[in-house]
Amino acid sequence: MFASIEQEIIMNTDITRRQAITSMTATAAGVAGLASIAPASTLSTLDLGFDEKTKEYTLPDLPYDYDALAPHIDVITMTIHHTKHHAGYVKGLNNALKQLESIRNGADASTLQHWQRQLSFHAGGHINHSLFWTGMAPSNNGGGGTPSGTLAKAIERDFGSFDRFSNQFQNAAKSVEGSGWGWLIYEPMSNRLLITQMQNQQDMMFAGAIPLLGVDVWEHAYYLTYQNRRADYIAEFMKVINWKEVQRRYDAAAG
Ligand code: MN3
Repeated sequence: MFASIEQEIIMNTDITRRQAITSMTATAAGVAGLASIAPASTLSTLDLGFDEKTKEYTLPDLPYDYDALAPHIDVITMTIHHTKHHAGYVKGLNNALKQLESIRNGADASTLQHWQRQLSFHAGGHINHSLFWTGMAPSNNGGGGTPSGTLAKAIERDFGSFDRFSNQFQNAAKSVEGSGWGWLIYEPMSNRLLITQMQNQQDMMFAGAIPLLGVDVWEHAYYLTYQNRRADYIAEFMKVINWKEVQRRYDAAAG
C-alpha cells in the first residue's frame, strides 16, 4: 500500500521516470508503507533492486566507482559501507519479510513485534543508503557547489539563505545523538522544506516527510578518514552533494 495518496500522485506524475524503471513501481508500493520515510518518488538513478521473480531485494550498484568520491570519502570506507553495511540491510530486510510471511502462514506469532521492528530498521537502512549514494556525485562530475532553480528559491524561502540552510543542516547532522542521519526533507502538507535528524535508520522522522538529501552520520560512514571528527566529514560531504539529483527529487515531490 502507498504511504499516502499524495505519494501515489507524486509517483504517477513522474511518468518519464516510471517508464524508465517500470520494475520499481511494485517495489515502491511495497516499501513506502513500511519505512518511516522515503517514498519511492525520491529514488532515482538507483532503484531498490527489487527482484520481481524472487520478491527479494538485491544490493544496487553504486552510480560511480568506489574511489570516485575521494579524497572527500575514501575508497575503503566506500567499499565497506556499500558491500558490508548496505548489503547487511538488504539481507535484513529480506529476512524480516520472510519471517513475517511465516507468521502470516501460521508460525508462532510471539515474535511479531521483533520482526516488525527489524522490518522498519532494515527497510530504513536500505532506502536511506539508496538515497545517500545517489545524493552524491564525484566533484569532477556534478558533485558539490550550490543548488539552483526552484530548489535554490525554496531553500532561500524556508531557511533565509543557502548559507543558513547549510549551517543548520551541518549542525543538525553533527548533533545527532549516537548513530543516525541528517536530512533535508519536503513537508508536503505545508509545502515547505525542513531539516530533521534521524536516529538509527528510522527513528524521529514524521509521517509525510519526503526525504530529499540525507547524510549518513553512523561512525562507519566516516571513521577511517575522520576518526571522531564528524563535523569535518560533514563539511566534506557538502562538497560532493549531487544538487541536480536533489533538485529532481524536489521537483518530483513539490512540482
Ligand atoms: Mn551507513
